[in-house]
Amino acid sequence: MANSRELELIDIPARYHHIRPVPRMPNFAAWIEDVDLTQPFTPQVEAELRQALDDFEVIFFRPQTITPQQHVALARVFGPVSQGSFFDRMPGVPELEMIVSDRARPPSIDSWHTDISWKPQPPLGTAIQITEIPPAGGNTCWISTSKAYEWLSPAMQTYLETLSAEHTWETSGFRDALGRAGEEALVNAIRAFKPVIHPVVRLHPGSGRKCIFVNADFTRKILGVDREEAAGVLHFLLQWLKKPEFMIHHAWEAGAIAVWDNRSTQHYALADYWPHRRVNQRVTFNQPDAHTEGDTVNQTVLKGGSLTG
Ligand SMILES: O=C(O)CCC(=O)C(=O)O
Ligand SMILES: [Fe+2]
Repeated sequence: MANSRELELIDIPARYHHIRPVPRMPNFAAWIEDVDLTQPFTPQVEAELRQALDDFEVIFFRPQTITPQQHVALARVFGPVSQGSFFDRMPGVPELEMIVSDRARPPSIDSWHTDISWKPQPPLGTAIQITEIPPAGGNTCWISTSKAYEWLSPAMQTYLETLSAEHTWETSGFRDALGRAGEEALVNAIRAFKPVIHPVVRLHPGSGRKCIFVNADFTRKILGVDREEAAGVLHFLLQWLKKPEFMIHHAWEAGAIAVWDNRSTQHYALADYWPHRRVNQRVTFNQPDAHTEGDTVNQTVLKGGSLTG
């Protein structure tokens, strides 16, 4: 039997008057047409962009040539710019991380994850522009963790709401990369970034939807139940999240832009184009009320050094 919930579509003409969202999946993953990212946004456009991120969870803009400052300005629509992750920065633009993949730096983000769920307050979301695309491949996939929750049976939903889970970078590729950077970096990271606990189901404050919040990269274990049950439930959830109905498979054109909500989605960058080159430029933003962060991960762990350089 398939899911038996009736689909209620978001009423786009009633809700949007200043931007034009075009959903690619039901209530998920929308193109945003007719917004020029090189011009300052009006307050109405900003409000509708935030609404669109709540409603559609990942939004896409057609290729545009934007400056790093315009990229940062787009991210700021959704929240204050965060310290981001551990990728190298664009020279002179510390807010902008670059993920360059090529023969010497093979793609390595081919795993389902919520960005930095190993921090107590993971970022709200990220705006990426793929400025250089490989001749083939290099797509990105997103899944809607709110749809994944919505499609579960009521009894399963209720059960999952009683659970919490431990998240840590130590289960991810970050550990291997740090290991290559040296023992000191690894020890610094173990000291600075202890495992954190998040509920397995989180309420999205903007959309009112409940979202499954475990991911393959960073969720080490479900807590509070027998370890066999914990492992089984986690395994089920990670499988369930990958149902094609919850997923958008996005093929890039150079210069296209995506903004995702890190609370209601997970993503996976396909690694099928090596040794060709692909460049991701990214700006990450926090919840407006997030505690101010101190140093970047690189400053804390690598004393300002780089994992790739
Ligand atoms: O390069 C991509 O498509 C996404 C990579 C990623 O995981 C990220 O930017 O957070
Ligand atoms: Fe990511």
